[in-house]
Amino acid sequence: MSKPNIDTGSINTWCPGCFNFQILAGFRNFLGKEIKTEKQRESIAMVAGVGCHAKIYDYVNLNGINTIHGRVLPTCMGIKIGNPNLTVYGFAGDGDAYSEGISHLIHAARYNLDVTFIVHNNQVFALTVGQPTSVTEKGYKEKTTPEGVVLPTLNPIKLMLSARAGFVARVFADVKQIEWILKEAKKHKGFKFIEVIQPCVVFHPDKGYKEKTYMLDSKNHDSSDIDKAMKKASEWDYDGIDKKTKIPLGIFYKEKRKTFEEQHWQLQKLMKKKKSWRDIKR
Ligand SMILES: Cc1ncc(C[n+]2csc(CCOP(=O)(O)OP(=O)(O)O)c2C)c(N)n1
Repeated sequence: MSKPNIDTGSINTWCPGCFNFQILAGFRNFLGKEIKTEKQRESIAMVAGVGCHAKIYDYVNLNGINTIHGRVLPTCMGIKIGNPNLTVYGFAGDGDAYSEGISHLIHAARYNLDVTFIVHNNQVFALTVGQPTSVTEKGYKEKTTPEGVVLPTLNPIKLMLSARAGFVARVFADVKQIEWILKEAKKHKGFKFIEVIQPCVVFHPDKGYKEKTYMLDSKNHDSSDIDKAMKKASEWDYDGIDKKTKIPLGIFYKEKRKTFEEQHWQLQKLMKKKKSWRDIKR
């Protein structure tokens, strides 16, 4: 039996040099090692909304839902509750996750369903031509903000820590980092928040972000300590970069907490029998 193809073969319409290519390649590499059989391919679902990032849905041969902007997480949660035996990956932009869908993000962290959520953070609404989101730095100018952004940025890592997310990580849009963090996330049961910092080659170009990053590891960080995680998260507030900027990457925080599935006997029953609601006779 041949290995299932996880490439849909669709023509890619991202801009040349877009960092979404790195995220796609990292996800495909990861899946390539996970999926050996058609049954394994069918056990994984993916969700994306609307935006440049969301086209990832067209390029990966998995079942799932291409949902509406800002609603990636409720869709992931619906899939997981409908069939808790599925492994679910959600892909959102910063506009989707931190502006339009922000209430879902907070509650998804609290619910703690075993879902992996990947935020492509290019710090703009790219597909609609570069309007600022809640993580765009002060002073950023485009047509809707000719005088420059005046609002302070939101810090999503701090937000996720406050909302009790049990796995909080940030990486750069680099194929190796994506593959690594997906492997790490797989080991954790519960809601996994992974932010990917990515320049937008058209509307928020690279100003040397990657050079400002460093990795968190067991020598410089204790990822079981929420106060230390908050401190590390405070090192960069998404407010641009200058000579002093240091952007920590890696796993900020990990906490083992009961998942939503583990606390509901109906979902437990489905998981034990390896069934979905659809298989239940009414
Ligand atoms: C419910 C809804 N609101 C707004 C839009 C308009 N819209 C489409 S794409 C987009 C920007 C997406 O930005 P982001 O989520 O940051 O993704 P990116 O394009 O930067 O990858 C917006 C505002 C929409 N299609 N649907």
